[in-house]
Amino acid sequence: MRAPTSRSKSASGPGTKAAATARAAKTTVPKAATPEPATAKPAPGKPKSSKSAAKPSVAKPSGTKPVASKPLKTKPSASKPATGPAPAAAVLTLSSKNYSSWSLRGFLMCRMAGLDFEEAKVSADDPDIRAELLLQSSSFLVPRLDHDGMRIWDTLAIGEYLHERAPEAGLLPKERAARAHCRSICGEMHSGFANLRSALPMNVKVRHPGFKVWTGAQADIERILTIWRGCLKAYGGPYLFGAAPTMADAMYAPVCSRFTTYDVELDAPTAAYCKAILALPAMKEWTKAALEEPDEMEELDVEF
Ligand SMILES: N[C@@H](CCC(=O)N[C@@H](CS)C(=O)NCC(=O)O)C(=O)O
Repeated sequence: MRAPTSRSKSASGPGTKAAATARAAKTTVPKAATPEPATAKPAPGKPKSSKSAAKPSVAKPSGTKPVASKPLKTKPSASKPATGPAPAAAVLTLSSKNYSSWSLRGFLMCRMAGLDFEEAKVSADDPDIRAELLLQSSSFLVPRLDHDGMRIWDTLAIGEYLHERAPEAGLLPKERAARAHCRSICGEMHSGFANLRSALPMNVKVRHPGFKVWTGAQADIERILTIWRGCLKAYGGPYLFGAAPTMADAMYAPVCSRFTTYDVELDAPTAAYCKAILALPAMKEWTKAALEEPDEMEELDVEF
């Protein structure tokens, strides 16, 4: 069954169906496929053909290697050397780099803040790991930051903590009105856009050309694009609050990834914004790791 068109009135509950439909149709492309497709659309407003909608694909880097999916007690990332410098004072606990949009936000914020941190990865598909996560994080959720004997969970709290610790890093804009604006749109992302999150779950590896977006999710998309256009106009881009990325860009970065995955039509300024976000070194680092994750954690496909 195909997802309804954007004209459908149904705004509640269709997201998982749409995502499931899209998943059912996806195919794998050769391993040499580029991980970073263009986001700009040549003909805004033009209906997408059902022909193109039937050709989703999976983007993978060459040399993708399987990683054990079971032994995931919280552990430092595999790249940690056995010997060498003293361990970092900060540990960021996160989950899948392909599916976990909140983990991505926390990761980008830590990178923007210049924090020296190690990653601890948990796999939310394993009941033992979920139980362990419950012990470690009051909210049961990731990302979580352990730093200087403190434990901070919830992405906005992590961002605010990082800003307090290093305001010069610019996670929040210097000027008060811009700072208030930034906090407002971060809050809007944090508490809203449920239809978008449900209908277009983050999935870095997959491409769904011509994806049909449900009405409720389309309203979320339009609100997000309005936010972006307003910021880009007011602060001059290329990031939401001007020349350097802020917490707001970290909050909306998974949306850029989703817009790429689901082939969302963008105008020139918003396409350029997505391109700028996807080109951030930290975003490229994340994307590369996501593409190297084990394939197909089906139960996570619609949850993030
Ligand atoms: N409001 C939380 C949301 C975090 C969240 O939903 N994290 C997801 C991963 S993207 C999670 O930990 N899910 C755990 C689970 O489903 O068991 C935040 O801002 O950090």
